[in-house]
Amino acid sequence: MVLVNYADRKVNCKIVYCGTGEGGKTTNLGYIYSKLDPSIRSDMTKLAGVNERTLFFDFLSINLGEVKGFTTSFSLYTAPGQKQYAAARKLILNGIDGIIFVADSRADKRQENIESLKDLVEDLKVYNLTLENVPIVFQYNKRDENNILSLETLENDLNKLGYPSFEAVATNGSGVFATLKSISNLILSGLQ
Ligand SMILES: Nc1nc2c(ncn2[C@@H]2O[C@H](COP(=O)(O)OP(=O)(O)OP(=O)(O)O)[C@@H](O)[C@H]2O)c(=O)[nH]1
Ligand SMILES: [Mg+2]
Repeated sequence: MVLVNYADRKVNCKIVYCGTGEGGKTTNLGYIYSKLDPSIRSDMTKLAGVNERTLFFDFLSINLGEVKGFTTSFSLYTAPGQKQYAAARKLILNGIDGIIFVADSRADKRQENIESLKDLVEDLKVYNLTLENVPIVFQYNKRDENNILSLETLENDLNKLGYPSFEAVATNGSGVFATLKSISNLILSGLQ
C-alpha cells in the first residue's frame, strides 16, 4: 500500500528485493547507492553477518523529487535470501508496494530460484497479497557467469504472469537501474 500524505503532498513507496541467497540483491542496492548523488539518497544501512550475507535487511532511501505534484520517495530494502532467515524475510514484506525478484541465472541455482519464488508467494499470503495484485519485476542476474540458464527457461520457471524482466550483471551495474525504473513505473502508474 503506497503511503500518501495528502496534507504534506508526500508519497512513499516501499520496494523489496527478494530472491535466492547470494543472487545479488545487496549488490544491486550497493550499486544504486554508489551512483546516486548523496543529495538524493540516504546512507545505506547494511545488516550483514559473515561473508556479507544479509542477516535482516539492507535499506536505502531515494528522493525522486516531484511526481504529479507529490514529493516522492522510494524506500528500498533487500530481504535475506538464506533459508534460515524466513522470519525476517516475511517481516520485511509488511507494507510493500512492489517487488524486484532477483534470480540467480546459474544453471545449478534453477531449483533454488523456483523454491524462493514459492516461499515468496506463501509469505505474501500473510499480507493478503498475491503475485497478481502486487507489482513485480524480474531480474535475471549473473549473466556474466559461464553455465547459465536461457532466458526462456527462466521466464518459464518464474515469470508465468509475464511481468517485465531484465538481464543483469549487478557487479558492474548492468541492468540495475533498468530494473529499478521498471518497478517504479509499475507502482507509480497504479497510483492515479
Ligand atoms: N559473477 C557475478 N557475481 C555477482 C553478480 N551479482 C552479485 N554477485 C556476487 O554474488 C555474491 C552474493 O551477492 P549479494 O549481493 O551479497 O547477494 P544477496 O542476494 O544479497 O545474498 P543474501 O544476502 O545472502 O540473500 C557476491 O560475491 C557478489 O559479488 C553478478 O552479476 N555476477
Ligand atoms: Mg544480501
